[in-house]
Amino acid sequence: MWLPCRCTTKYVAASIRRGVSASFLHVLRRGRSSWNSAAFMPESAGFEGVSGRDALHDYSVSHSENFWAAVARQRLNWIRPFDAVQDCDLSQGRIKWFEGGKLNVSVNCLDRHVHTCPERVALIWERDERGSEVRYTYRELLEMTCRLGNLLRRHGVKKGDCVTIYMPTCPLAVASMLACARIGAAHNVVFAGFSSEALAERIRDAQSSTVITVNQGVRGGKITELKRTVDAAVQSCPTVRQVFVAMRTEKRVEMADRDIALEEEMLKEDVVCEPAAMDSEDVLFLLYTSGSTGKPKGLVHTQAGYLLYAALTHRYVFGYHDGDVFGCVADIGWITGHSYTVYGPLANGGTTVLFESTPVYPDPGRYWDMVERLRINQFYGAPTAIRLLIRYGDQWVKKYDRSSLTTLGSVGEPINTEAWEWYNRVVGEGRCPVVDTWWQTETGGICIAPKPSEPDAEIVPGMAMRPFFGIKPVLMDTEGKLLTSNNTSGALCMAQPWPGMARTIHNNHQRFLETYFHPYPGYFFTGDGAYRSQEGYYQITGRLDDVINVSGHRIGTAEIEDVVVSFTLFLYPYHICDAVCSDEAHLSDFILIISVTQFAKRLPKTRSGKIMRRVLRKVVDCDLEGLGDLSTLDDPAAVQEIIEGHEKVLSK
Ligand code: 6R9
Repeated sequence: MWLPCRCTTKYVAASIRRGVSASFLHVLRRGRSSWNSAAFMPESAGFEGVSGRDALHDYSVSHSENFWAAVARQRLNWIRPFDAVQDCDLSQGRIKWFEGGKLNVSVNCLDRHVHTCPERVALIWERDERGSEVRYTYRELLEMTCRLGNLLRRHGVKKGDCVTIYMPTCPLAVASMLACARIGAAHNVVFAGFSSEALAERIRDAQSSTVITVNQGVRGGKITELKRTVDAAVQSCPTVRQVFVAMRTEKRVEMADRDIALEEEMLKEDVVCEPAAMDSEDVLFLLYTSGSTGKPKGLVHTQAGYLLYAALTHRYVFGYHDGDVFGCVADIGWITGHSYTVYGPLANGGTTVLFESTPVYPDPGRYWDMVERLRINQFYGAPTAIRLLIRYGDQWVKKYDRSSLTTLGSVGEPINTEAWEWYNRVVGEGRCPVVDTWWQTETGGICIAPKPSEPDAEIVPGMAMRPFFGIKPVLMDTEGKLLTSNNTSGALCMAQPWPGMARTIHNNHQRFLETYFHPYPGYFFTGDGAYRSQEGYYQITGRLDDVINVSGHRIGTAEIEDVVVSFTLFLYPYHICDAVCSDEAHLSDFILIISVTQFAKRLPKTRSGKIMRRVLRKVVDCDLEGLGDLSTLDDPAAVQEIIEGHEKVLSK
């Protein structure tokens, strides 16, 4: 078993605690009307024998085609209806949904809402400068998108081209993504903190002829010279013909022949732009993630399936309703920004917040000040930020009114129990369910989360728990055999396809097959390990390539990090975790596996908070030549500190 017994005991204790209040609620609810399926999901009226949310989940897996067909017809606007629900074969890595159907993603995200409620706010841009937020209605966002779409078309961008977007999270970035979707071009958003080399590599791999950027970025009160970074990048990108430059600040930047002033040119364009009729399986976007080797892979998502899955998960995992304000603080350069800042909320006609700043600027109350000011109902963030804020104390949270909040979400890495409890108790005042959402760039949207569930169902801290509609997770042992019992750990795979999954790796379908489909034939392999509890709930234990092997027991890094929490580092041969001991008694559980300890102020992390263990392992192995691509690190200087610290440990 991978989980140390102590952890299991803790979860059982948590379940019992919650079990008590759950049964109390159950008594209160008894006698009320039975489950109102039509109110929860109108489509379910047509699903035979479905009489509750659990039954709805069972149906979505056992009658997957009926389920997805009904949802796709109900929730997307089609130019032409689809002929086949799916044509998938996981053993071949073939994934196709809604073939024969034609639609336009930007029409689904904009036009249809403009028809019904043009003045509804689509975007609230929470600019870096606190208190200077700007709102855009659906009508305004559609106009902006159409002007941009026309501009791109006038400059020769065609269906099938790929436009690289190197911009901070802002309305023009969203309009750029939607403008690509409108005219049938794919987009490739590159996080605006990446270096010119990282950007160049992604532009080259995507073969983009067009780049959209801003003169300067503003984040945490600091200016970044984004246009200059693009200038340096395109030097080594022969495919680039043109660079559109928007003005985030007043500062004029040098413009070369290939550069075009974005806002100026947009003004000349019409506010109506004919949407392209796209096939369900045409490419919507590429998004690069760094693979374990450090060579980025451009995962490909297509139109209908991705949009439907983003919309449905946004609606049901977060309990999003019309009129709510959804606050996902992820950058748009991350899949979380794509699915839950842009596509999911907009497909649902929601109001979505674009957060340009940092959790600690100008002070550690920034998130909660924003929650109060914008009356945010669902807040979605990363555990790394939560852990950072815990250190500054509760007063920064309590200062602000958080009564608008109904749901708190967590994504990107395992959320340790201590952070989960703080998020729940301090931020949510114990009122708001905390949803720990597990998913990946590859899955397109949330696959495992505590919600949706029966209204009084328990939520266990630090556990993603329940598969979403249409998702069938399984665990595999090291020999590739299916583990069927509960209270067991293994490699997390998916036994059935779902519409949101990635279709290929751009320019490298073979790598796609080898990474996700060959390890467990007939299944999609996630690369993560998971524990399935006695009750059948899933808990992610971390990347399998980071597993720690102790006398034959494979322990996930998440399991250790849950006990020894954050900010100091233990390094021991092959074993690396992000940890400081919050409770000495717990450290003894792990004393067996810690052979050499190195303390460090910070770890090399990506912007979404993932520790780059690949880099740490190389330092431990003294292989500094093999550190690989460091361009996606939040702060590459952290690596130098680790190297210096390691030298000191060795010299002791
Ligand atoms: C959305 C996103 C994917 C990897 C994934 C896993 C880790 C994400 C998690 C989680 C534990 C969670 N991960 N959410 N681990 N609990 N709730 O993060 O996509 O950047 O592609 O990363 O992140 O290891 O495989 P991406």
